[in-house]
Amino acid sequence: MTLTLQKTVAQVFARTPVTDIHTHLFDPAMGPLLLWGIDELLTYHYLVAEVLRARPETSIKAFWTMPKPAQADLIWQELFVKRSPVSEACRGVLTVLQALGLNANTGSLAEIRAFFAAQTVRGYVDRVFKLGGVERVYMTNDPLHPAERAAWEKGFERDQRFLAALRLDSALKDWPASVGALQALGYAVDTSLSGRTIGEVRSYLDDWCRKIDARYMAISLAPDFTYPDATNSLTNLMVKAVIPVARERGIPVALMIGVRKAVNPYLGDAGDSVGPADLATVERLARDFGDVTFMVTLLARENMHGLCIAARKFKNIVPFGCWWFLNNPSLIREITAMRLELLGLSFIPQHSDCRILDQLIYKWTHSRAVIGDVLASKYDDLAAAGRPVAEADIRRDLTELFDGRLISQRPSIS
Ligand code: FIX
Ligand code: ZN
Repeated sequence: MTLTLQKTVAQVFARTPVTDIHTHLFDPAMGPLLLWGIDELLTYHYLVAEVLRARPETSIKAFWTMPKPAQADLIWQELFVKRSPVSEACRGVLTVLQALGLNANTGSLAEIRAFFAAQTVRGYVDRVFKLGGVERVYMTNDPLHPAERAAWEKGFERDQRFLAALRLDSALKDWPASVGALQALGYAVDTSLSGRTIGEVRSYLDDWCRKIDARYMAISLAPDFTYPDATNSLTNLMVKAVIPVARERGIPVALMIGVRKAVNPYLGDAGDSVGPADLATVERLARDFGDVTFMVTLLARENMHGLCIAARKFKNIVPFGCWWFLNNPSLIREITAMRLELLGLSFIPQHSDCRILDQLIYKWTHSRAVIGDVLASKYDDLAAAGRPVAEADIRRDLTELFDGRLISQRPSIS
């Protein structure tokens, strides 16, 4: 690859702001729901799993009883001081500190903590968005989460950089576990999926999509999620409530498939694992609901090629991101090359999945480096085939890939 082309792509990409279509961040007006700072960074569930591997004699229960700063100190000592922080989650913390001009070669977090203590959340949001080259993010919004619902019901002036996505896991995934919570909100659902219940679930979806201005609805699904399946409550709720509301509102449904929840329940958020999804289910949903856009991200590496093929068969499938356990340089490289070769530019290459604001800096710095490199190699191939790209082409392509436009596409049914 010619160095100038790789450098040109990197320079253009650095100046191309991204839309981050899946995060767990919150509008700063929603208060403590938005996590930021070194103690949150270091106690990210990825690093909790890693410190318990470094110190297998540590009782997981004892770890969880430690105050968060003590957890952070332990993680810093074990993963960053006593060992080389080679994992992607460790390297991410270093990238954030470096971008903020903070010294990571220290055995004490005191100076770093003092920096964060001196920040205001609004000023720090501006700084992180600038350092990460991020224009806007999509939140993961769950009205059944009491603290989040309270913020929405109290009302706040929206920061236009934080768009909403209605998350459906708590309401639908373990039906009828959520019946009481939905009834408490005034929806006359019952445990059966009677016509009235379906209608009330659709009202819940419609009410909250409107209230938060949800730009899509999302749900994570187990590997064995199947469609059709008349006997499965979740499948019926997806088909009879979620998809019709998505169609009426003209918004996509994001299917996030392959999570095996709480395989180690003691690890909390770090306790989920992975399994291969059934691609035929995704294809049948896209086939039967051709006028609805399905944003699809799968958790198993072995599903990545099949997802590209499914997307070639159905224009209403939009693959998005290198999700969670796939969000590592070696896999981002493999997946992005596969997608460019099979889908051209008709996919959303990445989302950050950030849980902590500061992570926007590293997740996008690291992803730009790898994705830009892969794109440059494809441009090299074009030049070798007699079709060199100009800087304007590169800027146009990167904007198309990263401005989130595919979320608002409206596929025709045939
Ligand atoms: O379901 C999801 O949105 C997942 O991304 C999260 O549950 C997961 O814990 C995560 O944050 C992965 O990066
Ligand atoms: Zn997520």
